[in-house]
Amino acid sequence: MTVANHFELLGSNGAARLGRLTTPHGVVRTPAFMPVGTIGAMKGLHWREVRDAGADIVLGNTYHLMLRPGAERIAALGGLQKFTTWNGPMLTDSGGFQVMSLAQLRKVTEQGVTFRSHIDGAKYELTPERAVEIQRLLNSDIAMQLDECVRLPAEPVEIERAMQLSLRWAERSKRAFESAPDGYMLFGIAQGGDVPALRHASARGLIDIGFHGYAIGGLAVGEPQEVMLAMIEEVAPILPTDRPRYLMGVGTPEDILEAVARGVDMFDCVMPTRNGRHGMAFTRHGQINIRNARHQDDPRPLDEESPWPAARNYSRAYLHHLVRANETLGAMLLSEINIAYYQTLMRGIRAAIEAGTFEEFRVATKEGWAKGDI
Ligand code: PRF
Repeated sequence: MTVANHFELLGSNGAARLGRLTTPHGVVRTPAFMPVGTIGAMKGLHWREVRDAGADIVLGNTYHLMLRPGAERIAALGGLQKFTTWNGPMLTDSGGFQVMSLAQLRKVTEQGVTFRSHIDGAKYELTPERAVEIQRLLNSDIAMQLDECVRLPAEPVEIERAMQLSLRWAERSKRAFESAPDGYMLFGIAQGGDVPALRHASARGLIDIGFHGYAIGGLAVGEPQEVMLAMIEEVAPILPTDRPRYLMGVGTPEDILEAVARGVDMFDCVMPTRNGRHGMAFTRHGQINIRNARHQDDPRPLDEESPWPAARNYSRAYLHHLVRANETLGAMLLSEINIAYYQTLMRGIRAAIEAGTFEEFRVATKEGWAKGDI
């Protein structure tokens, strides 16, 4: 069966692509970075700030939301967009990956995964069908199939087992999604670890089933960056050019730049907010650890040329003080500064692809990071 297409490829520059993804809750300009609002909140930020920073779409998590406050409750309250007031495009991850990293007593079978909640120990089952049902209840614009992600390094037989299981779950997810209204999307997730032949088989299997978009999962899970980039180079050329490609859980600004250069359109990562809470700032000059004593007398802002006011207006000395004193405001300011930096990077990437100068942009941006804090 053919799957409706909501992605428009507007242009390309080398392998880098410029696109437009239309969801029931609005348009997403790609390449896009999705800030992670795991539990229905962007840690440290107001939704208004997420929007003002330039994010078109945010990510939520099936695993966390099914445990608390519960998918049926969110559905009764009008869906995740209304519940949170975000009201824009939302993608939800399917839960398998979070079960593997957070839940207790987890067990994977052909049927799905059973586990106990990390909050109260209650027992749950997540099947491909239930993962789709929950994401429909949440009113997610883009649902992800349930998959099994293997951490690296791992034995090829183990990687193959999880990849084949994920393919069978992909088929069941697709069937479960067939009754979703027009405009809502389901993405398949390619697995296959660091084995090129398994990556090819996974991508081809997903394309045969047919999805609105294709994610590359199972990367940034312990392998070196060059292996991650090599796997993207194996998978991206196989994927249909008229569908969005999403690299899950990635990454640093450099990972994103390099993945865009290899044809990836969408990203998500907790790094800007999580690192922000730990005193790390992402800037044009690279990462700055504001906890470091050398900032305590520095009246300069993090980046006087940033389009984001907080990066221009607060001194490094004040940010240093807030973080050292464990003030909530320190975590909030660094989180918003980092989200804004990621969105500024994505804006720059899109403008460069449109202008046909992506390679120059890539080199200049990396030079800025390498120059370090000045
Ligand atoms: N699968 C799912 N979510 C994910 C991943 C995956 O492989 C990753 C791996 N980087 C992050 N989030 N469903």
